[in-house]
Amino acid sequence: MKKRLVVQGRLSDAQLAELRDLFEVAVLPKTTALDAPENRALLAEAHGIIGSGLAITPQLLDAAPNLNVIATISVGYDNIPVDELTKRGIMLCNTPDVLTETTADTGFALIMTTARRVVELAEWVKADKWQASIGPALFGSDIHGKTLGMVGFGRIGQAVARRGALGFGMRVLYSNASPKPDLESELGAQRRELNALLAEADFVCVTVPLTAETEHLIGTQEFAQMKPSGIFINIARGKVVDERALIHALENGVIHAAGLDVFEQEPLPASSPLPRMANVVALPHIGSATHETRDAMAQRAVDNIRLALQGERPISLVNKEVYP
Ligand code: 8YV
Repeated sequence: MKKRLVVQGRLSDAQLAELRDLFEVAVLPKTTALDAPENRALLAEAHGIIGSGLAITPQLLDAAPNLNVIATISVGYDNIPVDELTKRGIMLCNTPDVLTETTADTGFALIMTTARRVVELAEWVKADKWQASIGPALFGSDIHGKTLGMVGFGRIGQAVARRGALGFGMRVLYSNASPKPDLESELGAQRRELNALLAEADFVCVTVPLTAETEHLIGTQEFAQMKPSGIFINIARGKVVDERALIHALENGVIHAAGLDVFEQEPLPASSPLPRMANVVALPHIGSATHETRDAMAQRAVDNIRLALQGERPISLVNKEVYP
């Protein structure tokens, strides 16, 4: 008998066909809650769930006693209670590597647009305000030769740093639990305590995963450490930053500007002042959102779930202790 899969995320027709060849596949629309009463029967029989932004709770896991694997189409898995999965012997697979460079491109796009005021000035041209050559009131600040402070120095953080060091001659600082000697020799990167990094960097770019330890890692005190000319970039998760403290810092000249791809609440509520602030570039969580990369992420998740349900080791297994 074929194993049963629940899909709640964007897969191509070819990817769905690949899964349908091997498994009994039920596709749920994004608009349905995974644990809605009408999905109970599906969950009760499911061996695997694949999708993005999956709302996984212990109650949902109780309702899915046959579940072997969850494959999220994302590198981040802060929406998934990993310990609960591990306790129940359920594998969790994610999609690292394939999105590293694209997400780093997004980070660098934010560095460039904030420093050079690209969005603000493009809007200004659109509004027919370009009547004479611009003066210092509209000048930006340089990127090349400046200091880039990476908060978190995993795959994506390193890829942003590589762009800065090799493409823009930036000096790279990083704060990370472990030292990265290879990157120190490759890029001349120097490790710093968080507070020292905040004080020295012209650009502070956050790439740490969201965990209990990193929630609100950056708040009032951290913004106060930054230079008043400092630019803050977040391509990690909104909750790593105390957003109220960020708004206060931006409104009061504690820091100069911010480029944000992620927010405490997504989609950003209409009441948020952030998108309307001239010194903010706010993006709708586009970190990995290119055709090529979203397709590669979906394929990685398909490969992960196929391998897991065929009894083989998935390519990207988060809770490795679960694999027999
Ligand atoms: C996701 C992301 O694709 O991978 C991650 O962790 O943040 C994005 O690239 C997005 O959350 C949609 O699932």
